Amino acid sequence: MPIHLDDTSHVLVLTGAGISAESGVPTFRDAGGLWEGHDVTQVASPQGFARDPILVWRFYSGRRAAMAGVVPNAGHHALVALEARLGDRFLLATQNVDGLHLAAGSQRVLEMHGGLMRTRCSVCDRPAFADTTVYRDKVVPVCGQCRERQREALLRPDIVWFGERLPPGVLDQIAAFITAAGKTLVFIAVGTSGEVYPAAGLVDATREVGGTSWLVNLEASTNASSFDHVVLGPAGRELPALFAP
Ligand code: BJW
Repeated sequence: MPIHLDDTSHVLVLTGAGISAESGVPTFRDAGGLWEGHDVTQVASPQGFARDPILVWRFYSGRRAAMAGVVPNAGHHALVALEARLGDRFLLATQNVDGLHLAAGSQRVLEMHGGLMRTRCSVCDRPAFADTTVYRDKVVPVCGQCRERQREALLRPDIVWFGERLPPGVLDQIAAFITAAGKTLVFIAVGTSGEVYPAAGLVDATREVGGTSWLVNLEASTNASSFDHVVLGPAGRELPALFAP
């Protein structure tokens, strides 16, 4: 049954790896997921990068290569259509780094955990830049800007690793949307295991302002009991049905 939305409703959508699963992008924690065979602290932490940057770049290079030919699916497109209905009363916060929401045409998107196809310096504050390079053969790229200043600095993927801050302003923008919406807030979490904070805490923030929460996931996630409504099923099938006008 569709979610009831009226002219005052504000919709905050949080997406996780599950929404991209039907596009062929592996999730993190499911069987066959991205971390099977990898210790997460080795590939997704600043300490892991300091210890073995070749391993980390091999992991992210493999994921870059795997994005070739990957396209958004019905779940991504349903969110584009919902945004077209709601305009500024819509905000999409994604934990995904695959860029598929932007590829689908979503505009009001906040990438909470960075972007796979961007690279930045691990030392200086030059802006992250678009980079689809697949680094192979034990290559770890270095920062040209730092080299000009006689400093050695490694480039790194523009990904938010464990223990790192989210990109500047992202949490503030989400908090401002939630506060402005108050009781008119409809929060929808899609395809996420609810294991990683601060994203996993958004359902609690929704309750605090009197909003309503929905979970759309293949299975009951870690924090499923915190949601008002739980819809179990693939996002590509459930989202178009939930947003039918
Ligand atoms: C489908 C489907 C289909 C499948 N349809 N569904 C509070 C309490 C405890 C700990 C913390 C806390 N606050 C912060 C922390 C620490 C930490 C954290 O959360 N740790 C937990 C593990 C306990 N958080 C952080 O460190 C964050 N930073 C931070 O808070 O900084 C504060 C700070 C302040 C001041 C100074 C410094 C710091 C940063 C978190 C960054 C997470 N990054 C990662 C790795 C990125 C690397 C990469 O991409 O390689 O992001 S972790 C990884 O998990 C990735 C994901 O975005 C994230 C979430 O995973 P997601 O999307 O939920 O995927 P899965 O696989 O877990 O789940 C998929 C789901 O989809 C499943 O349920 C399936 O069933 C479902 N599904 N097919 C619908 N077709």
